[in-house]
Amino acid sequence: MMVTNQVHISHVKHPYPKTPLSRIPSPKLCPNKAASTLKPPRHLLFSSVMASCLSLLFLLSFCFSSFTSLSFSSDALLLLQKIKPALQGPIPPENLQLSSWNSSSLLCLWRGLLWSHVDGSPLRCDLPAVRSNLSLLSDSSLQLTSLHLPAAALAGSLPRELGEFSSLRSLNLAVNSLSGSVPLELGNSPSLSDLDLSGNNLTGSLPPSLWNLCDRLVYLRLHGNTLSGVIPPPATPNSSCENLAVLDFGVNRLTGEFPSFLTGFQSLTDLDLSSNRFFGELPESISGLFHLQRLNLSFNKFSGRVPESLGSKFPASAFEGNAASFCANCSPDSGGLSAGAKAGIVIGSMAGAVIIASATIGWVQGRKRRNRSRGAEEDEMAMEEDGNNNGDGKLVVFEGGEHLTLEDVLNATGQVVEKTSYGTVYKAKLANGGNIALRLLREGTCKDLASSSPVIRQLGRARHENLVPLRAFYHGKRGEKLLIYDYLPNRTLHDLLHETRPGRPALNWARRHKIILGVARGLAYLHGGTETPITHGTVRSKNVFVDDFFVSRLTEYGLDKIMIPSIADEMVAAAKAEGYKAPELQKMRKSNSRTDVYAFGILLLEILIGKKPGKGARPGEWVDLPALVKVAVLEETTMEVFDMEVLKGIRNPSEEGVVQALRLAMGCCAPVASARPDMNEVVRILEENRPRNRSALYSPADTTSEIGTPF
Ligand SMILES: *[C@@H]1O[C@H](CO)[C@@H](O)[C@H](O)[C@H]1NC(C)=O
Ligand SMILES: *[C@@H]1O[C@H](CO)[C@@H](O)[C@H](O)[C@H]1NC(C)=O
Ligand SMILES: *[C@@H]1O[C@H](CO)[C@@H](O)[C@H](O)[C@H]1NC(C)=O
Ligand SMILES: *[C@@H]1O[C@H](CO)[C@@H](O)[C@H](O)[C@H]1NC(C)=O
Ligand SMILES: *[C@@H]1O[C@H](CO)[C@@H](O)[C@H](O)[C@H]1NC(C)=O
Ligand SMILES: *[C@@H]1O[C@H](CO)[C@@H](O)[C@H](O)[C@H]1NC(C)=O
Ligand SMILES: *[C@@H]1O[C@H](CO)[C@@H](O)[C@H](O)[C@H]1NC(C)=O
Ligand SMILES: *[C@@H]1O[C@H](CO)[C@@H](O)[C@H](O)[C@H]1NC(C)=O
Ligand SMILES: CC(=O)N[C@H]1CO[C@H](CO)[C@@H](O)[C@@H]1O
Repeated sequence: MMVTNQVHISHVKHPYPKTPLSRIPSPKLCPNKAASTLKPPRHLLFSSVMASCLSLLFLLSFCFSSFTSLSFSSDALLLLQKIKPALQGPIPPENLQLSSWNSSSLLCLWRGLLWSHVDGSPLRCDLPAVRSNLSLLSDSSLQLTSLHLPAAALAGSLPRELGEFSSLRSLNLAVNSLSGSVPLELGNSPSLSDLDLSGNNLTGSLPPSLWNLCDRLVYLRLHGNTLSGVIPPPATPNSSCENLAVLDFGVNRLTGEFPSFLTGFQSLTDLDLSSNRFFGELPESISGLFHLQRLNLSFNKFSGRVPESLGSKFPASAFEGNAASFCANCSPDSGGLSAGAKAGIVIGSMAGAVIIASATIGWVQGRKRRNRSRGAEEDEMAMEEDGNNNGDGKLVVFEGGEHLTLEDVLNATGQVVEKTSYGTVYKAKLANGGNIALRLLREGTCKDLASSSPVIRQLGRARHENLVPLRAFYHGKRGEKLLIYDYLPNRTLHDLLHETRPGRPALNWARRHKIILGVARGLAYLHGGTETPITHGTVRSKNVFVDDFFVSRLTEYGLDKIMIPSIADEMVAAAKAEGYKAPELQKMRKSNSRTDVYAFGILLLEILIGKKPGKGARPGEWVDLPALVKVAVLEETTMEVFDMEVLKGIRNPSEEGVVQALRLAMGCCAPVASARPDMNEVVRILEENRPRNRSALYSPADTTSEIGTPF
């Protein structure tokens, strides 16, 4: 076994043997395979690929080396020599995921990869005997079938060799910082059916070879890059890409008319061309995409009319942000507004989902500053229609919000922070320079004032270190409601866990423990620390703010109780899509403290595993965190479910409370509600099982040294 390793290492040291060109055998990497998949009309393309390939001396010498060293898995070698350095980008710091691709570690421990044997059967890395097999690295018959490193802080570029894996079916490098262009050679990949490069910084135009993949391609996602130019048409006319279901080019800088060849892709179920620079009219033939379930053409420069069949099938938001004529079921009444109507315009018209970069929340004249003494709140709530009926609505302030006036609030300029079906959160700047967070509940979403005001008043009294305090409440004439909270500039737990941004602090176990303990304490307070228990209702990582000291603060608590039933249902449905919904909520709609505990359990798993629960990025994908843990426990690979960052620097996971936290999370996610612990118990268990290394919490050097650590 040692011999294998040594041979391999010594091989790696000489990746590019100096070889005369004449001795190079028919190289695997160059387009033999590609050629066989190309149809005659593509010969032009083929020769350009050939040319670029021939010009790459080093590439050819690599072809040679992989052919002569039959004792190595050529795909593994390709990964080590070409893919890893290119994806990694400038080092240091060394990429945590890619560092596992290492000639001295077991092949099964290389992150993000799936392999198959030559007969197509998958390599069973879940079996301990296979996992510990040292000879796999040198098994030349193993073939890479899947490379998934989403959100892995990859900072390099896409190497052309990505197109050379003969059995690679699925390539997902979404949400990284990859730059450069999509290499032409990727189009020659013989087996690729699922390509996701969304959320990177890819530039340049799409390679025409893309459609060489047409016959096998099922998913193609390039959302959120900086790709430009016209989408090249397939080399063969009337291509149907008959398996292609999802095509997402949204949020790029692509231009040109609607690519009419797309209407021949009959299997499309999802088509996103939003936020690009497409222009012109849609071809009538687009109506022939019968299987389309999701369509987004918003924020382009499309003109003309939306074909009726599309207009009736898809919401107006699928077409917004184009020429005025380009709208579904356009109604001609969207004319001028009187100056008087302007005041409440933003507040009132939440239906059209417009992205407002900066908007005046409202404007009210001549309102005098009121005496905001404590206790006034009760009177105001009691008075249904305040005598001061100039149509402004009412502002009720709570502790810490005494300085706010209606004028301040309505005159604040806002920036949309988050949008949901029932409302919008703004970051609003007060005239005096301070910031507040405004949660605007769309009219018609709340119960009437009489039944919602006692709940809101109760929320206004809740004060705890781990809650974002509600400072005031505005009730407008049209029934719209504004909840005014402290504005917390710092990030949500969701951002911290799932978004790689430069400057993101390292999330070692000590820090994660502090965050989750804060969440637990906040929930325990809501459930038992106030006169009437409050159910949070929407525990999820997006509703947890985390500051620079890893103090967490819950927001959006208690709101489901003031919503009308159909909106409360929508909130439950959203919780389901995000994977936080307790099983018993199928039957019963109202959240309670036990369903909060369930959602907390999922949140704790999310923190430990580093994966986003619920609906995955692709259709049909579902991340069931408790199931993931159960499988890992059965297969005795429990330690592998943890996010790598959690275990970093931890010698004994059960002494540091990591294992206990996993057990606790599974207890909280018990399918039977009565088997779940209550939040006080959760707090106790977390407090008793603390990480020992407290210095890991505050080590200042750690704050930025881990830029882009993967999740
Ligand atoms: C491979 O990993 C081992 C330990 O896991 C480490 O000592 C070695 O430096 C790594 N080699 C490379 C080339 O990254
Ligand atoms: C280890 O892998 C090699 C190469 O794939 C294979 O020939 C051998 O049978 C495997 N050994 C075990 C114990 O599975
Ligand atoms: C994307 O790339 C461009 C130029 O290559 C650069 O200016 C820009 O900062 C990059 N954006 C991100 C988010 O990395
Ligand atoms: C492509 O389709 C058009 C119209 O459907 C037809 O006239 C043309 O002959 C087709 N071309 C090929 C090569 O099939
Ligand atoms: C359509 O795309 C826009 C911009 O890319 C996005 O904001 C919007 O949420 C999308 N709408 C739907 C229904 O997916
Ligand atoms: C506000 O009202 C309180 C009594 O409710 C009174 O003592 C105080 O002087 C008033 N302040 C102003 C500025 O009117
Ligand atoms: C409110 O905003 C308007 C225009 O933005 C401005 O003219 C007015 O002075 C503001 N009122 C206050 C009290 O700041
Ligand atoms: C504690 O954590 C710090 C920072 O992560 C680390 O440098 C130190 O080695 C750790 N100490 C122990 C005893 O693990
Ligand atoms: C109020 C506060 O904590 N602000 C901090 C938010 O985070 C940024 C960096 O991520 C700091 O610069 C701010 O001071």
